Amino acid sequence: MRIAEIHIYRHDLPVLNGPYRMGHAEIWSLSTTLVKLVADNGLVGWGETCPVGPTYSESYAAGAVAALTELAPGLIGAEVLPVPLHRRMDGLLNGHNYAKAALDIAIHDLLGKHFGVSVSDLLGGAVTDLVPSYYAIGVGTPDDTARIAAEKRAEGYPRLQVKIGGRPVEEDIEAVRKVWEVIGGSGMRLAVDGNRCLTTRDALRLSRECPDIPFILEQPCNTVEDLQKIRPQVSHGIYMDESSTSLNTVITAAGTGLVDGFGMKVTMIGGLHPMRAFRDICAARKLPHTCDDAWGGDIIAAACTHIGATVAPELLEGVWLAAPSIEGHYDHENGIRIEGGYIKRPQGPGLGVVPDESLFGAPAASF
Ligand code: 0XW
Ligand code: MG
Repeated sequence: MRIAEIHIYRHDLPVLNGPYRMGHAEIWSLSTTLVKLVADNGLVGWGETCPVGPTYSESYAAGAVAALTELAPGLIGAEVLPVPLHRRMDGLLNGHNYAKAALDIAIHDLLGKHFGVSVSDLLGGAVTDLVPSYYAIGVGTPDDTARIAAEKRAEGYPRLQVKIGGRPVEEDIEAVRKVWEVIGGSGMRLAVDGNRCLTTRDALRLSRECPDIPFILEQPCNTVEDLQKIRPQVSHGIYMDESSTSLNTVITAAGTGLVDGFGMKVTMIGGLHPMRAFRDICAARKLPHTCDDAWGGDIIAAACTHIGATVAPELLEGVWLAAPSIEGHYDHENGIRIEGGYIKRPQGPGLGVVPDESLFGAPAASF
């Protein structure tokens, strides 16, 4: 089976009850990029990539379209298999994992449909049909954050992520304390995500002033060097998120004991094929991790759920989806939903979701 056609679409995803606030950005609407691959046997596969604005990581929506436009002509006629696809993509364009990920997801969808198996089977096999999610609360006042935390605990989410940063650290510490007052003892796990925004000074202070709260500190500071600096001084576990941009970074972070786990995104690492290697590296070192993406609709949500379903349950910190912040679904029947804090693994071949492509309008580019 070979790639016969590639179509690239852009689609707007306004943030429901926006904005979504992180330390460095306020997000009202996002532009997602979808890829439709048509194989020479007529089968169709879908991929998606949706950077959460232009400052979250080294990626942005127009960059995804540009990189895909650069790659696509060189991929016509390519075999629909992940190893040759990644080698060919790397021979056409250096870096730009987040764009390559959309093509990687689409060939997994195609392959699954071709063999009549789900993407989780292609990735080694699902160990569950009910995948835990977690809820991310954007930066907000300590009282609002605690109120939402109580709601999400009541809904059944097994884990919570509270975003901090971009303001005096005293307010971050107050928010974390108030959240723990409402979820402490409930069994709900807590991550405090700085999204790269804290100085090492403030990260150290947060850890020192909350020794009694068992949160993990997710990507508190901007650089690997910052994480190395605070690592020996904090008592909280540290997870890497935005800095883990490739398998290479992951191997170093895991192998040197720099971190205790990862917040990982399918598109950040380049797609489901590298995500599978990431999962296995983490398993070898018993490092817990999430299977997320930055944002995106049903296609990316299905990809995250499938890989999440294959992770050893004791190492899976959850699959984060943008679904609660998005109106509607691409697949009206089988769109990916979070119910009671858990996600049902999509059934059906490939990703198990089939988008209504009339939602996306005419392609931005076709090859
Ligand atoms: C909660 N997330 C997985 C989604 C947002 O886009 C950012 C992110 C994170 O953990 O940084
Ligand atoms: Mg994060």
